[in-house]
Amino acid sequence: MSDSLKSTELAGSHDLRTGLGVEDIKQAFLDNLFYQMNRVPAVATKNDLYMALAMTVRDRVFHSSVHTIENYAERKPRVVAYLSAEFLPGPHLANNLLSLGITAQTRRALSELGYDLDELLSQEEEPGLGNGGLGRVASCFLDSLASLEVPAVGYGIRYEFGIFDQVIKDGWQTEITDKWRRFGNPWEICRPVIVYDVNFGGSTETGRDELGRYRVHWIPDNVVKGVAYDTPILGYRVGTCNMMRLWKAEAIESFDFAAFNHGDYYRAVEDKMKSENITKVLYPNDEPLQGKILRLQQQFFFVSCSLRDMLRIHGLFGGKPENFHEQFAIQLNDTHPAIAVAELLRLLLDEHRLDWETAWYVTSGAIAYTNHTLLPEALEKWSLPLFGQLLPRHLELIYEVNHRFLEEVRTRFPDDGARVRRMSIIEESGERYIRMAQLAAVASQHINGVAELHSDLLKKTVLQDFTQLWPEKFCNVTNGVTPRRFVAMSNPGLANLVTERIGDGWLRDLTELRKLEKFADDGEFQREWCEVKLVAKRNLAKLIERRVGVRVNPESLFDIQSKRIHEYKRQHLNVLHILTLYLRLKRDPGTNVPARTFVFGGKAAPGYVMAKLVIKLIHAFAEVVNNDPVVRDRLKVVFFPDYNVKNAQHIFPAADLSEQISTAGFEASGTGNMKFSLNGALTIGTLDGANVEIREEVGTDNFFLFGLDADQVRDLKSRGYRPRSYYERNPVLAEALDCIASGTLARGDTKLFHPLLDNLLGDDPFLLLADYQSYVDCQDKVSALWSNPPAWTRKSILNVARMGKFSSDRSIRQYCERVWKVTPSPVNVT
Ligand code: NBG
Repeated sequence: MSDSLKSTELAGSHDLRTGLGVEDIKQAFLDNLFYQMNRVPAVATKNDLYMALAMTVRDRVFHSSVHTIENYAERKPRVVAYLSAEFLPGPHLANNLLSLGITAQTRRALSELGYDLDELLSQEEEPGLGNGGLGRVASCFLDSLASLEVPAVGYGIRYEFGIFDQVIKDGWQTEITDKWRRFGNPWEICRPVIVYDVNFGGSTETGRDELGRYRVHWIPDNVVKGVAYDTPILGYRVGTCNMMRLWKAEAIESFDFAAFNHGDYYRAVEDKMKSENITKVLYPNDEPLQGKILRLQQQFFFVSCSLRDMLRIHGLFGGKPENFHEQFAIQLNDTHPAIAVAELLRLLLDEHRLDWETAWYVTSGAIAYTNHTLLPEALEKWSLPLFGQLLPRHLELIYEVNHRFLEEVRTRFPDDGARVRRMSIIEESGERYIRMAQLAAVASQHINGVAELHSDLLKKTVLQDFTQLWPEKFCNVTNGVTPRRFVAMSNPGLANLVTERIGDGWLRDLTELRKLEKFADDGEFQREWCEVKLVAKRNLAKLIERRVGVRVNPESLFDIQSKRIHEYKRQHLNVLHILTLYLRLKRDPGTNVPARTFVFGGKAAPGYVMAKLVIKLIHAFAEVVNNDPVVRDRLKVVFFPDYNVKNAQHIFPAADLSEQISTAGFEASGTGNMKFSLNGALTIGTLDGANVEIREEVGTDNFFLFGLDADQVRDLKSRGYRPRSYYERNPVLAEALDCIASGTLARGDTKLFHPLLDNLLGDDPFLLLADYQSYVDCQDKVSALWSNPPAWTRKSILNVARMGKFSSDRSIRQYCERVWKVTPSPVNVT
């Protein structure tokens, strides 16, 4: 590719900071190595080289960023503020190279200096500031917003420790703190002047202001400073460079001087540490939040800083508080930032002195809410006393909002006390709680789910009463993923092949992939397609050997399930299938089972015992299978440790089969399902989340469907589900479960996996046993198709060709139209 560079790309404009030619990049790189890292090549470490390159690219990105800010200041366009407690941006360098369009030039520049671009790229540590899909979706959305030239800011938290690193010891997950900034982070700039004091605790006082109006004054007992750190988010081949602004907590004074002067040095330092604790660590999901006051502090902290930042910008643009909702469209990414409702009200009422009606009008006009889960345990609620202690003023405001809201409910539905209780923001049964989904729903103009099925279920279950009250508020925006990172960057082989045939328009308009359909039966194209896949599989095989020490055959079917480990996602159902194949082969080694490599990846919440046991089960089973001479070259089981964005970029391109096997009704959308299919994997899946829509798009013939649907799941449960009856009636299933019980997989330990088995045979809340046979039958169809390569490849091509809908660009366009009413503001970079 680098040989085809044009002369302008080779020479460039000779500008050290902005030039995009090979010579410019070479010069700038050496310059940064010398002046920023203070190194000459002879003694530079890999990190020095990475930093110098990152700074070189950063200069070019900043160039766009400055122009973007100028454009916004001049045009004052409506801006999206995406509030999210989590972002998972992944490594920045390669993405910025792609957005700038200088990957080839940079590769050439480095190789002329004797360095390898890929090696430097692999140096980068990613900011793991999220748990999984929710944070990654937020980052895909920032990418699409910038690429579509829509003014936007992503507001969040700059955790010192992001999601833990997963290390496997003796088959068990152990957690290591993630020190993502230990070698420096060239992508962020600290803005020490963009700071806000955030109050906590204390009490409120009432009084009259100079005009005699009733006013409330909050007297906090603790104040923490929020400092802004900005990371540029450059759009793909456009001038727009938005920012992700993350807040770090600091003490308002380095020392508490009063305490210090009294000689209480340690208390002074302790207070400082307490303040900084607020942004210390990301909370893993899938664990009960009860009593985790620090988490509520985090939420309020980042929300307060963000809202005040928006009000400041609005003021700079010449806006008035009563028009705030015209300037900003605020999106709540799940309920984590839902306290924004009360905080915006408070700022408008107490600090900007609007009256209640206006303040409420502005607040509800600005805010919209996306729900990302129906799992009851994930619906956030805060114990009322705890909430009141930390945010006394907000509690008062919530009482008032609730009072007015319930009046409306009573008027609409007279004599329906049960409904009023269900809808109340305050849960009154037993201990009292503030329910954050209710709070978000009351204030939001728009409420959306993240896939058709999920949005429907949301209306029928969790927010049913709200749907009856305000049907017009509800809409669906199916998730999407960015094809820049998840195809162009992660799978250059596929990207090049596609571009050769249909041009590169698909990077901006993913529906252009449809043009590939006509090549689905083309023998030459099929051959190239398979070659691309094989190269990606060889790469993954190398990584597996390096990280796990297991050799896998790249020619075998790569069957992959990578995502958080959770019972509803049913990694253990996958294990039951592999175990079934294993037992088949043991019984009859001659039986026809095409060679498969099963790859698992994903983290379990540190306190989620069952999920951790599933990880152990996979390892224990892998040890048996991988060392059994009878199956040795036919089945391989691998657990790829420390699943994160960076690792995922090697995994998606290499999959032949994507496992999307959650119990129907439980996975809100899924986005890994999209990334796999977009990289040519066929999906085996249930009718859950976005699987439903993927199947509709790629065609029912090109999707392996199994299992109960969401209605059947509900019916079966309401009829009284008895998992043991499946065990009693199905000898093959019984053999697999008995095998686990026998201790064969646990070096003879018969107790180790008992909790899992008891759970499955006892109540099996995620219906593994009910779906088992249908899953195994469907997997047999997968094997049959795999034995017919042209037929398989044809379906793989059709899958990719028909995935256009699942670009996050489409999601963002729909948010812009349906929810935010925001339009692009193109930026010219000169
Ligand atoms: C997750 C869902 C996924 C979905 C992502 C992004 C939470 C609370 N929800 O199914 O489980 O794809 O959100 O919308 O993390």
